Amino acid sequence: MLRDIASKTEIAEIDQALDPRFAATPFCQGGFYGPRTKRFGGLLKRVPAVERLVRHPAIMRRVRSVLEPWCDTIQLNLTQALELHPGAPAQFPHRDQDMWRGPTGQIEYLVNVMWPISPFKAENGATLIWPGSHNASSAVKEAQPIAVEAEPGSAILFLGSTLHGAGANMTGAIRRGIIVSYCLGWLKPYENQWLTYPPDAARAFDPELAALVGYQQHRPNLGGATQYAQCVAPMTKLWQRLATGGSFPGCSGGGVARTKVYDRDSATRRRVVMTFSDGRRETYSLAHIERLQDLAR
Ligand SMILES: O=C(O)CCC(=O)C(=O)O
Repeated sequence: MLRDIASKTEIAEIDQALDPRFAATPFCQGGFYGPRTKRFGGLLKRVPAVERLVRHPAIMRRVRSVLEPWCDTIQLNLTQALELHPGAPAQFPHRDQDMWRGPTGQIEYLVNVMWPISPFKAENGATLIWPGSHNASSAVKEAQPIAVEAEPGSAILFLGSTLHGAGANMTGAIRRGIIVSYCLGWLKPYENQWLTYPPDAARAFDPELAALVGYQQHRPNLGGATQYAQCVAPMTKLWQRLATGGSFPGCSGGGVARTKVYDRDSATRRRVVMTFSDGRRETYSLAHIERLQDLAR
């Protein structure tokens, strides 16, 4: 659990922005989600402020450290807002990574982050977690789950191999939360990110967010469109292009009049200064960008 990593005001604003969509969303069907719950995805386009939760640095650090041993790039698996309405029974305990049918306890495929939007209490269906269940050899059947109580602004992190489920909502109020999950970059995500955020939507995203929703290749050549060259991260390509006198792709330089590289031979201090046609200057670090010299000379 990461306590108080977002402000209560920020979460309250997100909560309010979710209202109209929840009002228009029908109850779920089927035994797994349960008919007393409501859910919808695609949160980055419905409530743009959710980006701050998705890209929260403390979350990203932990997610990367868990998943990067098994992939070169991680990706967003899902964003989902969900409500447990009064009377919702406890959800069937499950491991999210079983969607891919991978062996339990050998590889971690996914990290889940649950952001309580209303306070999570044992009596309103706080997420139930079975401690130690991420280890396949543990005898978890007899173990008692823990109801993870948390306030808005905190984040509950658990592995895709961890047995969990929503608790029963025995109160008269709705329990609201947001799930953000991340998975290995070479998997097919639960939520088809390219359809959820097609190129016209993703173009407005920060390049790192666009990469996270899938606009990147995973080495050696997974997820490419039409190119068959060695994979170079889009950000690296952009910096290289600017450093070697190029302009922003797809527009007339984005107003850039001049670019100049300083400390070209220093791997740590190397940077590019861009002067815009209105006189504005911006400096970007090129630290640790390999092969720059080969390209620029
Ligand atoms: O709502 C929760 O606390 C957990 C939800 C969950 O695990 C699921 O919907 O798969």
